[in-house]
Amino acid sequence: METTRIGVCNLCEAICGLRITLEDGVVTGVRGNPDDPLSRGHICPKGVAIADVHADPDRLRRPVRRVTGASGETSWQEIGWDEALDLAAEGIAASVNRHGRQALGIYLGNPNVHSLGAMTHGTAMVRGFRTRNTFSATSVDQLPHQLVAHLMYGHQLLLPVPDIDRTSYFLVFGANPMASNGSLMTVPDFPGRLRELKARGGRMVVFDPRRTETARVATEHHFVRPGTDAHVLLAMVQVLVAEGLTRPPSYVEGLDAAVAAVADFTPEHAEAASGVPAEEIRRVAREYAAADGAVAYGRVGVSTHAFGTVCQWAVQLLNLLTGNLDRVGGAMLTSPAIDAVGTGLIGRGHHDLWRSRVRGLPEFAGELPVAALREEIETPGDGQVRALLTLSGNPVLSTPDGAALDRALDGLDFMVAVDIYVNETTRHADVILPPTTALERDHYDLVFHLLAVRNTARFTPAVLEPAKGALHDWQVYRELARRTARRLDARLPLRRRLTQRARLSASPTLLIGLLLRRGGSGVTLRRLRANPSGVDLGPLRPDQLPGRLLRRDHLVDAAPELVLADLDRLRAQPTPAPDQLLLIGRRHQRDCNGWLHNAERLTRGRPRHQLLMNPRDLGERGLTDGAVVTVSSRIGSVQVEVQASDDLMPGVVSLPHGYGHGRPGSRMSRAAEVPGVSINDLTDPAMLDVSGNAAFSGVPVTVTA
Ligand SMILES: Nc1nc2c(c(=O)[nH]1)N[C@H]1C(S)=C(S)[C@@H](COP(=O)(O)OP(=O)(O)OC[C@H]3O[C@@H](n4cnc5c(=O)[nH]c(N)nc54)[C@H](O)[C@@H]3O)O[C@H]1N2
Ligand SMILES: Nc1nc2c(c(=O)[nH]1)N[C@H]1C(S)=C(S)[C@@H](COP(=O)(O)OP(=O)(O)OC[C@H]3O[C@@H](n4cnc5c(=O)[nH]c(N)nc54)[C@H](O)[C@@H]3O)O[C@H]1N2
Ligand code: SF4
Ligand SMILES: [Mo]
Repeated sequence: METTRIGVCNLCEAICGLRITLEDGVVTGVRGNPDDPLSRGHICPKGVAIADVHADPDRLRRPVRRVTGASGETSWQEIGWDEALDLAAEGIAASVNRHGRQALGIYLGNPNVHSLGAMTHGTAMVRGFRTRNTFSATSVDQLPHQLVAHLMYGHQLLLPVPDIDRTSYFLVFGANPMASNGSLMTVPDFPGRLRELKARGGRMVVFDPRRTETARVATEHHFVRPGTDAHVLLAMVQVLVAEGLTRPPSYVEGLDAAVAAVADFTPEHAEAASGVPAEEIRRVAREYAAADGAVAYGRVGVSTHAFGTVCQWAVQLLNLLTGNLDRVGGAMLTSPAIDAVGTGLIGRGHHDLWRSRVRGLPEFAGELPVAALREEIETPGDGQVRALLTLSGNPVLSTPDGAALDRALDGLDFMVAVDIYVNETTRHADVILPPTTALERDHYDLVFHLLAVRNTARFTPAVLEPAKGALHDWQVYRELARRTARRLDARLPLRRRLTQRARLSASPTLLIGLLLRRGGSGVTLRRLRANPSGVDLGPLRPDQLPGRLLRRDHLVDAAPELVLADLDRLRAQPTPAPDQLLLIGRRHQRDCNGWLHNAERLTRGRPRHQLLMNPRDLGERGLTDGAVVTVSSRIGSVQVEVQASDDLMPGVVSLPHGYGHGRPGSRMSRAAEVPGVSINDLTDPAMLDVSGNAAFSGVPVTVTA
């Protein structure tokens, strides 16, 4: 018998509502849910494929342990949960008992923010281990945003969101929402919302070294040399100030200092660095200032960037100085039914309370830059990482110099992965614990309602029965904490602390019920259960500042010291030689970071792994379209097909990230056939933003036959 259920897609930040048809407990169709007040029926090809993950024969359904045969070959042996959890706890506890708590390294990957259980119980477990060697995908992604929000507004997730549905001028740096459906801006159906923006006479202006899918539908696109946006953004700020176009609100301090700091970042200076004509910078700044409701937005391209923090600061200044912060059509804070920020569920963040052992890199919010993970594993001494726990992540493909990390993982005493695949990273684990997948678990989004372009709330009960004997991630996390605590030396204070954390025994769903009640928005779990498509809480609301600022004085800090101190480094940034090629990344609509390549539906058809290169650059090197070329950086080299493309700015080449599968021991049979190399075999762990975020934008490379 066919039934229809309301589901939710957790594959990207757009959190689209789904209508899922089931026959005898098997998914037979996935469509967008037109009744969803946020996603309005939108779905992309990944959402259609969401059940493929559940059905994938390569997906782990029971824990596995790695066994090494007599001649050194590796195989995976299925074991029961009890045995697997004991094995994992035993290995972690042995390392901690012998070498201290810093001996445990933890890496949290991206899917953690897409799982309710990981948000509630995963973070509790991780904090319970109290290791300074905690890393996550944050430092290859949005760390500069969090640092800037922490410094300017007093909380790492006090992130104003573009009011895309009402703005008349959307200024975009380094984002491709036509492919990504937005980030730190949950915007399902970006294409539809953009059509509406244009229909009401609004404009979208894009700065990107590639004429992307987003640039193509923009009213205006400008090429910008990778890694140089800070000059352009600061020049726009400088123009606003110099031409008297600013109208900042009253609740700001440090304005004079900020204005003074950017005085020498003129459009002419920016043109020399970035290739964007000074007159264009002036014109855009003026038009932006004149627009009735304008918003600046910068994402991955200017976040995974050597000056990511300066860029995000400049983006905030553009909104602030023009009076577009906290205003309809500008950037506003959301009013979620569960305010993870205001309630303190997520901490404000802190900076530089400790530093990484080997390179002395500062922590942020309890995490060290993942670019330092390899050296922390390989460098002997007190505090060396000997055991590693990875939670839904694939740092071998996703972090700079992944090849070196790949080798370093072999040197660990012990490794546990909570993951649903044997991938390029988890193939090094001694034991892998695979929890249930998205369709089998209840979901309420603690993160992305907070970042959405419209206020809505939605609770989605599990669509599929969990397989018999399967555990949810929160159950795995709770159990792992408990069993490890039991094995820790009774004299370690950590033991008591971890035991306390492990008492988090209420289910995530129960916690959501409590948090909703405490939130006082009038939205209850009962109401959400009665409205599975979601409850509409209306458009973003203006005039919430200064009330919601979380700095002690309730003022925005327009001139954080840390940022101003980084400007000299920016002034000294060398201009690359004219023949220097700079590598950037890219995302395709049918890719999902490094892990959906095992889905046939998403990988058939024209390959998309190629190095894109401007025909002029190809010609200058005597290369031909389609040839296999060698791309080399300071870190390594890869061989990959090159594709001529006018969409790339001359001097810039592009590879997508998350490719390079098929390594010995991994078990993703379809992905192993997908051609392509890992861009992160070229990226450089020494190239960092002041926040510690990896700088992927503009890695110097050579390309040869
Ligand atoms: N050069 C370059 N590198 C980049 C980027 C870039 O633009 N350029 N982008 C960066 C960004 S923004 C990000 S977010 C990171 C992502 O980096 P990671 O988070 O390290 O990598 P993912 O590919 O997202 O890996 C997700 C893993 O989680 C597993 N998984 C999926 N669903 C579940 C689940 O429900 N439960 C469990 N337990 N596991 C699950 C998958 O099997 C997969 O192994 O990559 C970064 N790396
Ligand atoms: N289809 C799909 N959707 C996704 C993901 C996915 O893997 N696939 N991943 C999700 C995740 S984890 C994230 S974080 C978001 C990211 O969401 P976005 O930031 O929108 O995605 P990207 O495609 O990485 O966009 C970065 C853009 O920056 C440009 N760029 C590179 N270097 C520079 C530079 O120096 N300056 C400027 N101005 N631009 C530069 C690139 O050409 C690219 O167009 O997407 C999410 N959505
Ligand atoms: S845009 Fe696609 S991947 Fe993202 S949530 Fe929607 S359906 Fe899922
Ligand atoms: Mo990301």
